[in-house]
Amino acid sequence: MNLSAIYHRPESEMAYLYDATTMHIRLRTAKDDIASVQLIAGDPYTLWGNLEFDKFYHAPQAMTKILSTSLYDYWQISISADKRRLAYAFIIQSTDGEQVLLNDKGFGQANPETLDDMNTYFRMPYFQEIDRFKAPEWVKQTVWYQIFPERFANGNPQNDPAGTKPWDSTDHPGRFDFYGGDLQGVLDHLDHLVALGVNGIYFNPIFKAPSNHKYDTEDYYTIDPEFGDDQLFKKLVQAAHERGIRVMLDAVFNHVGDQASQWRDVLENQADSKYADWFHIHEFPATYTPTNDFEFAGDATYDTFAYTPHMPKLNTANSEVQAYLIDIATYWIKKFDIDAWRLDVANEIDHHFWKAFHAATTTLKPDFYILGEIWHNAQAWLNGDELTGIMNYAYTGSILDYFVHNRIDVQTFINQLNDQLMHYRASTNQMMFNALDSHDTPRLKTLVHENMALEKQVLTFTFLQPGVPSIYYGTEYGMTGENDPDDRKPMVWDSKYQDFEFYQFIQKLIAVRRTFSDVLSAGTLQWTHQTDDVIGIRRIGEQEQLLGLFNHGQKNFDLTNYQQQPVIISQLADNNVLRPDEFVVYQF
Ligand code: ARE
Ligand code: CA
Repeated sequence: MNLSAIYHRPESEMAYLYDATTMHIRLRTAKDDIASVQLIAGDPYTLWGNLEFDKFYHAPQAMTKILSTSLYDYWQISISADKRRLAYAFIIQSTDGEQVLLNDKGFGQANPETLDDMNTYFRMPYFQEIDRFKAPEWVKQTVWYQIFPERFANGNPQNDPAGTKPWDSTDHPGRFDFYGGDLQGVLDHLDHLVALGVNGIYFNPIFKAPSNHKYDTEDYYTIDPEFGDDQLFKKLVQAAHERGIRVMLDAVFNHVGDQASQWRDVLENQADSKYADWFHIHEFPATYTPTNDFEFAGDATYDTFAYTPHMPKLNTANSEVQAYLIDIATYWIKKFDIDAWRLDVANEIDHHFWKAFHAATTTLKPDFYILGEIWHNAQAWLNGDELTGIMNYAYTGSILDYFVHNRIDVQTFINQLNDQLMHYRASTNQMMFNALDSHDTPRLKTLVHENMALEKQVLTFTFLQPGVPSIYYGTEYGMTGENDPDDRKPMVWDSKYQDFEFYQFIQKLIAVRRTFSDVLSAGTLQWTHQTDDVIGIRRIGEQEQLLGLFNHGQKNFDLTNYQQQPVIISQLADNNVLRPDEFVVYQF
């Protein structure tokens, strides 16, 4: 038995409250090394309350192998405890007949003396509902649509800034260009979103800032006049809510723009400024050497976002800064009834602040969605008292690496998906924001070199994942774009440039996702493969459902290979012929 591969950690993604009364307990073992794992568990205080009862633990229960990679098998069990507390241990049987007990003291033998000693067990001391990672139901049902406000629609030319360029979806915008997009334009096109079937809008920043992207905030309490005003935004949120569409704004709390009043005060008063400690200034005067490159200033005497001297980093450990930012966060919830915040550069802000942010926002709305922009393993932020989910670039990056970039083979692909699913609680995986592209990446159609069959396959695979999918504006009409700023072209409203066939596919895909969002977010999802078909097996309780077949190998499906008698719940191909690169969803 490979003991060194066996791993469990209490009160983590390996032992957690899934709902108010059910715990999930997981164990990792070496791939194909273990034949069975049994959980032995009981109420740690039984002997106190029921002395004649001679065993505090119940009969062992079999755990289910839910996911595998090349190296590991992952086992899971759901268990309740009427006294909302649990002592537990694992009886592990290897394929070659060896048996060990794993408990809080490590590995040993499952002899009566050890099993009777409650002090050797792992503990879930009390099922604290307030500590439980909460996954708001409405988020599971959401298909998001990301809008870059400056480029979605120009509903009011009166608020266009000087130098606004004519609306041209074939243009290649420069970093400093303006096209006049605004909130009126969004309001005018809400029915486009309804027709598409999306039910959540993620807005890139809308507060007053000099740039076209507004990540260089000047005033967090004012909607940029180029976009509109409070009255219009209020009307927009109400109109969206009336159509069942939720609204998420973008909170840029890692830094401000250099036009923000607090930073202007620092530049004027330097060390004497009352805001001096609002930033990370290492040497006064706070300064840098302007370069001909707008962005780069490695010699700034203060911390910035990246190398951008125009984005001085806020000191979120400062209690005044905390109070200021949390007031902003709650202001937009109380006054405009927004449903979620997307948190810019969330990973570079301290955990202490995010705990305070989580408390303040969920006090106002217990089902508030707190989405962090984190491009890597985010376990540290997802224990339930900080973020609700992350922009799941690491996960969708694996999907792109396999289906689009051909950088990894199918086993590596499965390994990366299953390892990442095991980083997090099942409830957390349901909250992940799955986007294949955004305002920070090249557009998907450009990544797939305009191979629309491949784009359909990779979008569909992503829509089947745990977590919630997101469409970047214009994807539905086949917009292209290289990386920032070319991925922010004006939306294509001119039908002669719209790919209507692809629009109809996206519409169907969104409809399938919304119809089956319960199936897709419930249970565990195992991605395995036979030859080079990537197969999703949805396990709900003991029932296995064959969810999707993705043939990346350009050969025809021979459905007889698959024992289950699948009923095709949706054939997303527009024709009746199943081309190798088409896709079907099965449920039997
Ligand atoms: C500008 C230029 C870019 C240039 C950049 C360098 O336009 O061409 O590369 O400066 O600093 C906003 C604007 C950008 C602007 C930027 C700075 O939207 O157009 O870029 O401000 O002025 C990392 C961070 C992640 C961050 C990205 C950009 O981890 O948080 O870089 N994303 C957020 C927003 C951006 C926004 C900002 C931050 C600043 O979503 O839109 O930029 O508020 C790898 C790494 C990631 C890295 C990612 C992208 O995958 O793992 O960590 O993200 O690449 O670079
Ligand atoms: Ca305008």
